[in-house]
Amino acid sequence: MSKYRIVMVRHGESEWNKLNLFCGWYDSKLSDKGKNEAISAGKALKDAGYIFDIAHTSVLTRAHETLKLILKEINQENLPIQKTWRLNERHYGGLTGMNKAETAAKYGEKQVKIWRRSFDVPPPPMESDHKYYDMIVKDARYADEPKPDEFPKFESLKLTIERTLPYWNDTIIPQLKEGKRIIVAAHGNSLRGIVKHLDEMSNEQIMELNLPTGIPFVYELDENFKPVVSMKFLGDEETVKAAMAAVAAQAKAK
Ligand code: DG2
Repeated sequence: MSKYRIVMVRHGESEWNKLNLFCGWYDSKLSDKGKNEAISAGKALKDAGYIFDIAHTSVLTRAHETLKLILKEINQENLPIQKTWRLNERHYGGLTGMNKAETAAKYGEKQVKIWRRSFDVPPPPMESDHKYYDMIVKDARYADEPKPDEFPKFESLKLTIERTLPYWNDTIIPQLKEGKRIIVAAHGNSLRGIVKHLDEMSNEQIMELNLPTGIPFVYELDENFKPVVSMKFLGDEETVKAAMAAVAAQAKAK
């Protein structure tokens, strides 16, 4: 029987999604399309009657902007928001700023799929002479955490899950137990990590999951936090399928 419910959403299209660049911890803003996606997500939640007690998001602007636009649509602009680096996108290491289709043309689609979607093969590290290294490492939002020894220079999905799951277990689960109605606005891969955990997906199954931007999805969980309803999107099936396929196709060689 369903006891808990939680809504999750990948942020709307970012400027770097639009340019088809590996983004990771680079702080791209939402594109105009991404803002509209977030507004539509808010409308869908409003039409379905969702009300929340608390929201969780990453420290990256694209996720926070999405959340704000959603909350405006559902007239919950004053909802408490908890931001954490643990919900950040996976760190794309040395690939950050590279075009996905061009990378596929250079290294092969197979290799790029491994970098994007494998469970435990990380992208190459972001070296200290990388164009965005200082911008990320010296960003004031990371002054307190992550600690220098846990500050990533690259992350596989496995490494992403290792820093996201403690937040799920120690912050989100206790709030669900208190009866809080929760929305999480995060990223393609930090959310893939949570989905893999909840649905106990194999390393092979998770390779084929691509989350679309700006379409909220719902989990209903039993008393042991096992899904009774998994990844139910608030959007029509064909639109969701097409949006997932478009994400997968971003790394087709041009
Ligand atoms: C995208 C995900 O992250 O990229 O870092 O480029 O969700 O923050 O837009 P998001 C990025 P893919 O893993 O889908 O290539």
